[in-house]
Amino acid sequence: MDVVIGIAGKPNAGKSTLFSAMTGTMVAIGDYQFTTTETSKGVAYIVSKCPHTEINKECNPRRGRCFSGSRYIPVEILDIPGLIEGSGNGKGMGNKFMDSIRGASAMINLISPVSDGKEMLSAQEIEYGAKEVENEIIYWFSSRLGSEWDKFCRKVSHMQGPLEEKLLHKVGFFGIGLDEIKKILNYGNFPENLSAWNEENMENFSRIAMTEIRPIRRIVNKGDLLEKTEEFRTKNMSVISADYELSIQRAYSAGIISDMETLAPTDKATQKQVDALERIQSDFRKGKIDRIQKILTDMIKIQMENIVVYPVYDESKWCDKEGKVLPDAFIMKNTDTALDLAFAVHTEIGQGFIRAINGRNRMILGKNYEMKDSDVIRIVSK
Ligand SMILES: Nc1nc2c(ncn2[C@@H]2O[C@H](COP(=O)(O)OP(=O)(O)OP(=O)(O)O)[C@@H](O)[C@H]2O)c(=O)[nH]1
Ligand SMILES: [Mg+2]
Repeated sequence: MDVVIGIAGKPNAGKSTLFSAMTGTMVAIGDYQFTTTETSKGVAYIVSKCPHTEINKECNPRRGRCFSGSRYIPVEILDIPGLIEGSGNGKGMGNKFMDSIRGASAMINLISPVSDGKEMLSAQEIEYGAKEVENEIIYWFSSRLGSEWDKFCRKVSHMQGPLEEKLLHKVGFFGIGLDEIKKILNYGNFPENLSAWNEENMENFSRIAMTEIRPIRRIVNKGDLLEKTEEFRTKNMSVISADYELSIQRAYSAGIISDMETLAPTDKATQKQVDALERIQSDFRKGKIDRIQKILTDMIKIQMENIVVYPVYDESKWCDKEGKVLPDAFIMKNTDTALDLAFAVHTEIGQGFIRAINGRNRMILGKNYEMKDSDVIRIVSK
């Protein structure tokens, strides 16, 4: 599965700053609205304990990397231009970039606690602004869903089969699959007859899709400007500083720190830099500000209910045909089976599936075996 996380939010929230920090990519950052006019793509990493620590061998990741027993697994990040009221309807940067949300498995709604006039906003104002962005996304989805609805109804009217199969012709475009459509239909109350769907049904469908299926996570940025942050946490929001994250990323690239987690300075760091790093680390230690990598990992593993699994060719040495140890780390759904893994490795491996073997206890696993986080699995295929 390819995981794609979109960073959305109002203009000036700090989306591009966060994107740069997460992906190590240079993009335009500016103290004015609509600095970003095109969606950018980059790669960030989630962290998971690497199974190589159990076998006293180093691993050889094909993608990502491994550092002190932590495996860094790549996910795609999108920097989406600022959303304003009416964006879903083509205002501001318009539909052009709204369409880039299509491919996103989940969204970050990045929120600035300061207004454009640089005044601190109240928690209530912040929540209101966050809702505005989410409503815009839902509105956009809903208007896409509703466009040419009659034509769609005529097209599927002669089709047999359940409602979700018909709807797939419409929402497959958003990367939403059959099982997900079924889930959405179970959440709400939708007419069996598609021609009877009204605007409310479509909006309801979109709201469920964009909250339950493609979750949106609220994150307050610019935590470095805040005195206190507990209030946001009680409202289920994380607090970060994209500025801190970018400074850390740059310090690491310049060889000033040896570790992006501990921020341990190298000999290259000046006293001034050591002091600045100490101030940043103190805000993390106090729990005032969260780290984006931890949030990203939690989003993907906990909120989206994914697991990381390691397919291998040799179940005793945990390596591939060339002897590379744990070369691949796949992000999969926690409901996925051994057969799903086989198909994720390669369609032909899936089609020729015979059995799977658990690399930890050498037990034979059938195609319906539901995988667990950190499983090391060999697929035996024709
Ligand atoms: N103090 C502080 N300022 C920040 C932080 N993150 C971003 N900024 C500033 O906020 C302004 C906007 O940052 P951008 O990253 O360009 O914001 P954006 O959301 O991409 O803006 P648009 O592309 O216009 O939608 C810049 O002046 C940044 O330096 C932060 O964590 N703390
Ligand atoms: Mg931007």
